[in-house]
Parts: sequence; structure tokens; C-alpha cells
Amino acid sequence: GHFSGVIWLTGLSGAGKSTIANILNKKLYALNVNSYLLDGDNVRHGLNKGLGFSEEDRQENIRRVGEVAKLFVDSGTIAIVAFISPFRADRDRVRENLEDGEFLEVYVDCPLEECEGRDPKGLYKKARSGEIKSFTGIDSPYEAPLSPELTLHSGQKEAEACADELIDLLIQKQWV
Ligand code: GGZ
Repeated sequence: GHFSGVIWLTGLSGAGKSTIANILNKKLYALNVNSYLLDGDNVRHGLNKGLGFSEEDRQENIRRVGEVAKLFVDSGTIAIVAFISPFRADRDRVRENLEDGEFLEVYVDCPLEECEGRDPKGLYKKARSGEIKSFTGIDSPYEAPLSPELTLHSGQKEAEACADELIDLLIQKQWV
């Protein structure tokens, strides 16, 4: 067996969280490590259907995701979590709900200008025009981690290299 815990990726929309998380998930599979990826695609359309992007709804989104991640840890699976999770207090609560050493906060740090330049879904454009309200980084806050276990500079580094950095951290922490 291997250690199980939560790898929590936080950062702006378009920073590369999901891309990095998917690559990491595949690398862990290749290492015979059980992992499962939780992100907006498999949580916001199911378990958290009905939650929007108000501060209260984001808080509840993150609370539920934290509880689900804990269940995965109980099952012996590494939970890879990729949500904007903009509020420090919400992320801290997830950490406090786990045992010491079970939570790795990973800041996927990409400048807003870069995220906005990428704008793969055209959401920043809609946020700027006012078509979407309360968009993170535009008219809703993002609170960067103060002491993350790892910061990935995804604006300068390819997603593949970021995932490799994460694997190195997991080896260093003796998770794998
Ligand atoms: C931020 C939004 C919003 C608003 C829709 N603000 O790039 P994406 O599209 O695929 O990822 C974003 C995703 C963010 O959902 P999370 O569950 O990760 O957010 S949070 O942790 O804050 O609860 C974006 C899309 O949903 N999206 N409206 N207003 N992102």
C-alpha cells in the first residue's frame, strides 16, 4: 500500500489546475498508485448541481468536496482536487478536517493576464462585458495561499513539467 491524502490544487480559472491534475492522475496510475480526480466536471454537475458562484455557494461547494476527498482518503485513495477554491478559510477548514500531513495545498500560480489571455471558454470575456457576474479575479476575490506545500508557476511552465514537480513532492513526502 501507499500513503493516502489530499492533493488540493487551487488557482484562477484557466491557470491549468485540471490539466495538471489529469496528467498527475495518469502518472500515479502508471506507478500503481490509487488516485481519483475531483473537479468541477464530475462534481458540479452531480453532487453539487444547484450550487452557483456566490460566496455562500462556493463555500458549500468546497465544504462538500472536502468531505468527499476525506472519504476517498479513508478508502486508501489519493484524492486529487482541482477547484478554484478562492477562499483561504474554506481551504483551511478542509485541512483541519484531515489528519496532520494528509493535506497538500498546491497553488497553481498563473498571472491573471495570462489566464485571461488563454480564456479557453471565453468566460473572462463574458465577465469583462458583465454577461457573467462574480467571476473570480474580475469581480470576485481570489485569496492566494499563504504557505502552500508547493507553488507551481503554470504561466511559465508546461503542465507536464508541473505534474513532474508534484510527483517529486509526493516522493519527498513519501506518499509514493
Ligand atoms: C469562476 C466560474 C464562474 C465564476 C463559471 N467564477 O475555467 P473553468 O470555468 O472550467 O473553471 C471555472 C469553474 C470554477 O468552478 P469551481 O467549482 O472550481 O469554483 S469554486 O471553487 O470557486 O467554487 C469556470 C466556471 O466554473 N465558472 N462561472 N463566476 N469560475
